[in-house]
Amino acid sequence: MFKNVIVRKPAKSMVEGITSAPELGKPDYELALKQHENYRKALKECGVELTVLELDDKYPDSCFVEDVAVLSNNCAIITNPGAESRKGEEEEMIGVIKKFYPEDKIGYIKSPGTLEGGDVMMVGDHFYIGLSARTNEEGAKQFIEILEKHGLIGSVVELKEFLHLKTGVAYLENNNLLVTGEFIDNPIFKDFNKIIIDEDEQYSANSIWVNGKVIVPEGYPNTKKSIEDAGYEVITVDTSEYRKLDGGLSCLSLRF
Ligand code: CIR
Repeated sequence: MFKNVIVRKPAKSMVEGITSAPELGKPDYELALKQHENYRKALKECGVELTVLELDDKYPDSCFVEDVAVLSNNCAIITNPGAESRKGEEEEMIGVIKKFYPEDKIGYIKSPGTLEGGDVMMVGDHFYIGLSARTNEEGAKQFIEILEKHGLIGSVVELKEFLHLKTGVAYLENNNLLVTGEFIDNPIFKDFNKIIIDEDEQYSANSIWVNGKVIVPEGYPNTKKSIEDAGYEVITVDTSEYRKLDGGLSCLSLRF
């Protein structure tokens, strides 16, 4: 169960955030704020305590807090983002993390290692780490060393197309895994109960389990139904303005 969630309000500069899909247009800032408010409301419905950080206009992508830290019961790991314009976001997070973890439980990914939290999926004590354009082998190696120091384990997954590991896969606990695209047939995930997301609803693979409920992006009816059929209560939240920056539900929070 998660007790705490950290989010950061979107920066006004988010309109200049990184995107692989400029054809979707620039985010509408007012709408993004409204969607963020609804996201926070959904998280509260899941019974967590929210820490809401003020916006930081220096970093257009800083609302995607998931990428700058990985938090677990045993330790916190401050990452080193692979995207040039995001380097430094992690510094802003260290002080916040120190309110929740003592220094000896905090590890740091250091250059030349890079790693973004969107590439990390926690399954109990095992952390899957995507090797992507943002997370390199050195970053994954350092990450696994820190995990092992704190009684946890990790293994890597090669990415071909997706931005981050959790762009295409989400763990819903009880061995249930949402999976799409290049990960559907990956033998690494063969022992999970797979809930397969159709290509035309691929974005919704970035859903999140929070204390027994699953938050799903609005507008993906097949995914919503499959998750409900698997026995979960579903809450939907519109994330259209974050999608324009390749971001989604998991990227917008740190849950621990
Ligand atoms: C980026 O490219 O870094 C942001 N525009 C989106 C980050 C999404 N984060 C995530 O999937 N964990």
